[in-house]
Amino acid sequence: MSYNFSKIEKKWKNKWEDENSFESFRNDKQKYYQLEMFPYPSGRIHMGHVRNYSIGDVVARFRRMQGYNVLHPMGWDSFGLPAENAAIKHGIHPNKWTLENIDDMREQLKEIGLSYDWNREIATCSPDYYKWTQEFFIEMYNKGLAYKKNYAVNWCPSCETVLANEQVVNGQCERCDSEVGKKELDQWYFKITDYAERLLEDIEKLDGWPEKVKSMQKNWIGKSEGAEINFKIKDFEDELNVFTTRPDTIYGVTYMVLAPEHPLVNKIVIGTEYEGKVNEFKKKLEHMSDIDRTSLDTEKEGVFTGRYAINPLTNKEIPIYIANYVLIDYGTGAIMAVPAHDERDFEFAKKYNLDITRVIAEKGKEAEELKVVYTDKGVMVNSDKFNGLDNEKASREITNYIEKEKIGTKTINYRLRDWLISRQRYWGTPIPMIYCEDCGIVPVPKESLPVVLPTDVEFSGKGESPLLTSKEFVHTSCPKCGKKAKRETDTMDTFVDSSWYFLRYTDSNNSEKAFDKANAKYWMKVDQYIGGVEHAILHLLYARFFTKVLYDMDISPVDEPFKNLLTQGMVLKDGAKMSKSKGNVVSPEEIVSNYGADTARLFVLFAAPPERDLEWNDQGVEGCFRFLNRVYRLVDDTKDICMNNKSFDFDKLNKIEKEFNYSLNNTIKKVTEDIDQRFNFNTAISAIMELVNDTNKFRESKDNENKNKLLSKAIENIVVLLAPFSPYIAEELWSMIGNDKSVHSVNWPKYDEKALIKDEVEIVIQVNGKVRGKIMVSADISKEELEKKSLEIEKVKNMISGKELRKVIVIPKKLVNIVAN
Ligand code: ANZ
Ligand code: ZN
Repeated sequence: MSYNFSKIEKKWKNKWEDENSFESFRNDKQKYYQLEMFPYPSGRIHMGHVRNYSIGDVVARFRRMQGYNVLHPMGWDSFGLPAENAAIKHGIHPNKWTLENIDDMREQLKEIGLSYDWNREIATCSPDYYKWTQEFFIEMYNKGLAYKKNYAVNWCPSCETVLANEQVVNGQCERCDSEVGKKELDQWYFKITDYAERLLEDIEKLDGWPEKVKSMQKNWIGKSEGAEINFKIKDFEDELNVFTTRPDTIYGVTYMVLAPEHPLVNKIVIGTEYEGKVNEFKKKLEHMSDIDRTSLDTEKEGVFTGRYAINPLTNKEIPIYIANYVLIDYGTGAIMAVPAHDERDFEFAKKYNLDITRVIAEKGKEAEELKVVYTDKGVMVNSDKFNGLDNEKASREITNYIEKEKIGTKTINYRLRDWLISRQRYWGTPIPMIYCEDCGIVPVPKESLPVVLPTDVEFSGKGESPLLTSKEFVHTSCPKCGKKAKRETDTMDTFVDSSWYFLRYTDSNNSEKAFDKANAKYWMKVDQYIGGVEHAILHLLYARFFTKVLYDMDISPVDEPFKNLLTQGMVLKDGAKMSKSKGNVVSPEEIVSNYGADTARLFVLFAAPPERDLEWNDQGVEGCFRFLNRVYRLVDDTKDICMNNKSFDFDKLNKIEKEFNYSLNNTIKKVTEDIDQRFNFNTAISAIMELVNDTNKFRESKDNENKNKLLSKAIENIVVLLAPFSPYIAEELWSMIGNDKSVHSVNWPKYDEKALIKDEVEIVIQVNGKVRGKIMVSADISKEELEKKSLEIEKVKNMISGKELRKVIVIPKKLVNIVAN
């Protein structure tokens, strides 16, 4: 019989489904929560999904076989723009479009043989789910963690919606690559900045996270310690407040810069000859993104305001400029410029011929002239009573002095901004707020949740919230006073939905609560989270923030969600990421129908270690397919032997058998360690491949009383080792050799230490530290005997003849070094 993958896969898929084989319940066993980032239901599974979910499935199946109580759930991040765009384009309702896609994709995931507990499936667009998202929003509103403000926000003219800072990449919309502009709007925010310090500090606890992701989060939070210093403005009452991380450079300030959007700008130029130029410059910057403005390649430009500030330490008058490289929403939106020690200021000062005063010098070179910007540490010069101090010490002393003189204060600044969560979109969680003319903003009472998305909505693709077109939705009554009132018509960013889904899985079917704390306590944290590195900042930071907020509300039992994180690489073809636009997509369906899901899985796991990018390779797929055929034939040919031969006596094995037994046990050890410690699935699979080759060779060896017993044992183990990677064929072969229980419920094999002790070992022989030969000796040879044997080697004899033997160093089972001169 040959390997009929489609028959095999269908058979076991149905069986697993009928029996709910991977359902999980709380019990006394050690739990293991395996989670992969849930997909957006775009309609079709792509190779990136196959890779992500196959990696997770290996871990889930492996842990189950190791005896853990495994939770391995799946669901749908099912709100978002594409559904709405499909509605505009094809006239299908987003709900219908989404649910149909979910049905298709669920079927595809099942075909791939992923061991999910489908009873815990969730969809963020289902009212059973978003009811709780809304409840959390209200809790956050009550705690002051959700608030509304008017602000110039990022606006994508093509998606016609606002974007969070995190969704603007190089000045472009993350989704559609359009140039992002600014628009003043009333928007809802989450106060993630309140958690900046904890989010930063707790990164230290994330031992199981890649360093790269941790440092990306650190940079994103962007903590800076420094001071705010007040400069008087000549002829004005107002003060100019700056944020600086370098108070030590205050004697080197030669000009000041305000962000062009700074409220003081108009005030100090109005009615002066400088007003025109300043306004012209401001206009020019309107269409430039913050990223472009601060990019190193962008030329530093600005204009003089005609006004002067007074340095509080020197009382010198210094000109005030506005410039492109100072941003309104960082620090105080104004800086003291020190061209001698800051590259941006140096470039600007050179261009506009401004003074450059050096205040820090390399020790011993205080007298040399400053030619280029100096950003290193050093000793203070030109700084009055601080001269001669080490600059870091001076920084502390100047800060203290400033505080004492009430010229400024010590400050900490974070680059992190509050999270803008409202979207002028239909297909999202409705923000559960009501506007009453008398009572103002009133949350929807919890008993009235969920605020359900209406269906009588028009999709124009225009900038206003589509929910405004639903009369039924908009008009309501005030929960407080009962008068006519209006509902909020914006919906939430879909990143809100995905910020707590991992908690919902611990109790997916609870209709009373988002989740029961005891259930969450049993399953959380997620032991292993797996997903793309593109989520290093956004999703992973939001999920951490939400978990902390829910922890503080006594809803979540943990304050960090993910114990270990693995970020898998991309799937490439011809060196580029697979994408529709590049036309280099290999569809999983095609591979599954031509070779089967087991081959597809084996290939994506075998072709590269999980964290690296994977280059698609048709020959590689063929190779995996041939390998599975070979395994199938091997088991089919030997199934009678397997069923009739069981245990053997180790001590009775002959030399060839012992060697084969070594290879068997060594493979078990390697595969176990590769999965357990390193996620090196590729090398684990290649070890199984070698074992299959060794087994075929061993079958040719002479008959002996133990041969078939050992062969049977090897085959059994091959099938079990293969189970996490290619689960269908493993299940089939397991039943072919006479088992009625599932291979996925057997214990993971243990290797036999005894089998790994080799009878003979190779010893390296050195003369005066240089390798001169190798010999095979019995593993239990004595030191004396080994020394004697080494000195009898012909080559060694020649090399030491006529010399004096100084000493012989013997390292058992490894090396002999003979020292002679
Ligand atoms: C004087 C100075 C001297 C500075 C020197 C640096 C070096 P980080 O570390 O990123 O927090 N800065 C402050 N607010 C700014 C804004 N809104 N737009 C652009 N630049 C701004 O950077 C802090 C430093 O960036 C501050 O310290 C300030 O320049 C500048 F040798 O003040 B510094
Ligand atoms: Zn009211």
